[in-house]
Amino acid sequence: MTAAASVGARPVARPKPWPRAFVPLAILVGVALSMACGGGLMGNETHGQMHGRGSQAPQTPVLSSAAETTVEILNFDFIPRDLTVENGSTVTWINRDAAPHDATSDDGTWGTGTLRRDERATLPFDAPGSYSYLCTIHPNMKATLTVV
Ligand SMILES: [Cu+2]
Repeated sequence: MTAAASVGARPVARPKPWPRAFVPLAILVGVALSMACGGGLMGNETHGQMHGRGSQAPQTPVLSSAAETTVEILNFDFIPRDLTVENGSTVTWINRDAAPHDATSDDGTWGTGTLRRDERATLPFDAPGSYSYLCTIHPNMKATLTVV
């Protein structure tokens, strides 16, 4: 939000100014983005993507003792983002966004593959550990799964 607004507001401060004809357009875009941010003119999903959200909004860690636990992918975020499950249980990821997502461990040892809207994938976890994972399509979407 801040970066987009400052680019539009101070084009002359850039070391290499954009072509003259492009500056007014940039200002317009900057104003439009600012208005959208403040007025909620666009959906949360688009808004979140524009600002690279995914690991910013606070979330409460979840400890699940269920045999099957679900992680929802919504607004370019994993919910819960910090999940602990019991060894031998399964975790299901469901994509609630229009955009495709996946959940892939940082080390690449497991992953859901690409999930389109309302698609899901269930993975079994039988090795205790803490696994950082991300959406490889939107790498700023990060989360952690801990198996105990
Ligand atoms: Cu994604």
